[in-house]
Amino acid sequence: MISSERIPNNVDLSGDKRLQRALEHWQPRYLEWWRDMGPEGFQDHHQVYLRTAISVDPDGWAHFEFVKLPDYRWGIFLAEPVSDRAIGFGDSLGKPAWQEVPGEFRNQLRRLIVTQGDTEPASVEQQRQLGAKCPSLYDLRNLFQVNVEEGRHLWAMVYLLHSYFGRDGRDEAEELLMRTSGNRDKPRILEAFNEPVDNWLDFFMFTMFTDRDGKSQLMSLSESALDPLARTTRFMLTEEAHHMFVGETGITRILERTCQLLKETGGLSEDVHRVGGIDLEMIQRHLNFWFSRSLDLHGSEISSNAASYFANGLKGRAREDSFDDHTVTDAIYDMETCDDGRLSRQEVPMRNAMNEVLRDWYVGDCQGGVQRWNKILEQYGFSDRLYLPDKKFSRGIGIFSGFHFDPQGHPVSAEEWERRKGEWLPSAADKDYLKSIMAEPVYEPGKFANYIAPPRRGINRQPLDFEYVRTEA
Ligand code: BYC
Ligand code: FE
Ligand code: FE
Repeated sequence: MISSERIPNNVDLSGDKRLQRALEHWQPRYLEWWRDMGPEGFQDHHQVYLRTAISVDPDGWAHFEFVKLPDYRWGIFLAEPVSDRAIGFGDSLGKPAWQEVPGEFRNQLRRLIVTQGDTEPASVEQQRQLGAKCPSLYDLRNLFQVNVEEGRHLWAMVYLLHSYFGRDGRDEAEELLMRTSGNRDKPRILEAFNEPVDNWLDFFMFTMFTDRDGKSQLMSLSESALDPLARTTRFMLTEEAHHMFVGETGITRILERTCQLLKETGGLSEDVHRVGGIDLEMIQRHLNFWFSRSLDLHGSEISSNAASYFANGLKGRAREDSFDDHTVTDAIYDMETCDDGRLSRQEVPMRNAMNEVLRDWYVGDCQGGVQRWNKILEQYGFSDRLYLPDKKFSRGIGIFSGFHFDPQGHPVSAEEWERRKGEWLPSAADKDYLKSIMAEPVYEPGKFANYIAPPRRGINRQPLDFEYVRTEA
């Protein structure tokens, strides 16, 4: 059962009174942030059927119960240690992993941890108004499950800041609660986390593509020489899988419903709209937007920061052990680049291309998901397919930002971009339409909004008409 400690943990918090006091001091501020910036309208009178991590073994994080959101037990969990773990890449390859932060890498590590930590509460802020537009109680519960786990991910990073970075770390932990998604004066650090997540199509695309950046970044941090960072991110990845499940199956269900409506109405987008569905072009535009924003999250193609993170053993490649060469001193990345808008190729030292290496891995992982979506279209006998836009399309970070490309990756002029961007990216009309079909939330157990099919099965073997979120009398 849930441990009686105020902050559930497997890091022997009660054995370190100073740390425990510091975290217990931060906890009320966190809760204040959660009340102000967490799910709107669902703080006081609702109980949610949630999974709470109470330990790291498979049984331990499959503990389900009804909780009021502010009473959720956000805990601190590290994956089990690997004995005699050695550094797996970079200039210190083979040396023992660090249990403490080396002075010379303190700033870089703090910065990585703060950047990671900043995204977690940001996503909760972005999603805070979705409850009032939900397509079902099943989906509402999944939204809140994602939200509380992102809150826990913030705890994971704050634990590291408090444990290993002294006064600076405590200051950063406070700052993490002061920046706000989309705020003009104090925005979140990375761009995608300042974009509004207005509706459930955005939400599913966000959890599919932006949470998947969480996966690729956490995979690369789980290779880190800093062992507590490696272990905490390893455990976070088990939760990340659920977030991507929510996104992928959410879109699958929308596609399924769209296909049904296309069959019933004669097969045109206008017909799908007439009956309140979401047409394929609109789905593709939202895919284009969240995929390209999430590509940006991997940083610049050519980055001395990335080279230095790799050399110092701070941040590796996803599945570092699947590579043969772990020092990567001579390898070259043959990169597509852009000279004043003209495409060319450039040989880049591989270490400086590490952001691109991780981005390539990410694109491959996304591709798998899109192929699974296309199976639905195939099953219904449609020849239309969803696709990932080219890496150069609509970029705000890196060598292609400032130039325009169509989704196939062909350069286009600024005029053509202006004229056609409404075909490629969500438009104001899309937003209005989605708002109109989501205006009435569906809170009746077992009922689903018209634009989305029911899921295959319920949560934790509960039936589909289970009351996943219940209102207190
Ligand atoms: N927006 O060498 P560069 C997740 C800055 S998602 C704004 O290109 P570098 C989650 C950069 O900071 C995973 N600024 O990049 C998902 C630098 O600034 P300075 C989050 C950006 O340093 C869903 C400058 O541009 N985790 O967990 O290699 C829900 C040039 O830097 C952006 C991490 O990101 C951007 N997109 O940084 C909840 C892992 N990109 O030095 C959660 C930690 C770059 O000029 N972070 N800049 O001031 C990192 O590993 C790295 O900082 C980056 C790339 C991957 C972000
Ligand atoms: Fe997260
Ligand atoms: Fe996530």
